[in-house]
Amino acid sequence: MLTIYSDAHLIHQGTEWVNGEQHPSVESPARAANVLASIRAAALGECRVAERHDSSAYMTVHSERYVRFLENAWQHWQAEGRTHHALPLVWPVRGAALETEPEHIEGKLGFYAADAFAAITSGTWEAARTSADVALSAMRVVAQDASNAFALCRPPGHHASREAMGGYCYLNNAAVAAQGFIERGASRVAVLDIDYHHGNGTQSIFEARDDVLFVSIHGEPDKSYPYYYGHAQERGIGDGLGYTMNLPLPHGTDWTGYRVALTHACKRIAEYAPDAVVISLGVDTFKKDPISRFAMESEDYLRVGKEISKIGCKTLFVLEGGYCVEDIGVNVSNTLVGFSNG
Ligand code: OKP
Ligand code: ZN
Repeated sequence: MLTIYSDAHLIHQGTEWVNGEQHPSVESPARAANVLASIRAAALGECRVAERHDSSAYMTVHSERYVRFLENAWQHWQAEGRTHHALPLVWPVRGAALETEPEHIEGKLGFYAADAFAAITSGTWEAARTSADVALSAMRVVAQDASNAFALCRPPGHHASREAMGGYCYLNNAAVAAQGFIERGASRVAVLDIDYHHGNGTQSIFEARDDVLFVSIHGEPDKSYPYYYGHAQERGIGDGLGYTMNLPLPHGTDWTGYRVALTHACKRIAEYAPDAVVISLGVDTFKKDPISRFAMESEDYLRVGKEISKIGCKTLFVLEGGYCVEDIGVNVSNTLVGFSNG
């Protein structure tokens, strides 16, 4: 399997609040380095650097004003004399009229953020756009060659919605790729999100459509970030009703429980008969993940990959989360090896 990657992510290391203090975010450059090392050690196939895309390429699933905000946020922040990482401190309340983008950067940050887990640093825009380029480059190969590929994206993307960053995500790499397949002639695309956290951004982008099926397996929203989305009752809206499927699972879920949900998810996707499948691949379902609460073992990811291969469709894997830096590489490569040997 071909891997697309880039080193541009190295210039982005965010900050997050933990126990009342600001720390380097657990979403770190070391994660991607470890994944690439494991992919190479597993001899999965060629590793190729992403092609550059114009920022209009991200406006297929994001608004132009949001992309421009990301592009210019650090400059606006600096113009206010700030030198530390930018995090929002003020948000509009749900239900309010939310059409007017404030001029001040403090107002913009809250306007375009779901939470305070997506810091803007000097390198954030370049890293985020390149992460989307990684997904787009891999999508093009899969669309053209009818093969499979792995997009080694960092930062992740599945919490980013049309006009909001959040949860370490800025541009929704998986959504940009899924929309890319549609624009290249696919009639139906399925997104299977197996990150521990519900892919609320991806869901919101596609929930009103029937040409992109969104299926997610994640920690139950009552107890897990992003808290407000991912309930089983969320099944899509309007034309999209029935094309969103949420499979929340309790804390402590291991392969025995996970297998049932994964089989169910793959069955639904096979029934949909998509032209391409995008996997939002997070391995924060691992038992040693520092911020998540499932109990998957490294060997289980071989089984995850094998189960996904049974869908029998061309597949693009897009990296999302996974914060046990020591084991993220083996867990990702096991998934891809399990798929390839499936
Ligand atoms: C991004 B991805 C819980 C804090 C939650 C944000 C998690 C973002 C996860 N105490 N922190 O889905 O892996
Ligand atoms: Zn996650």
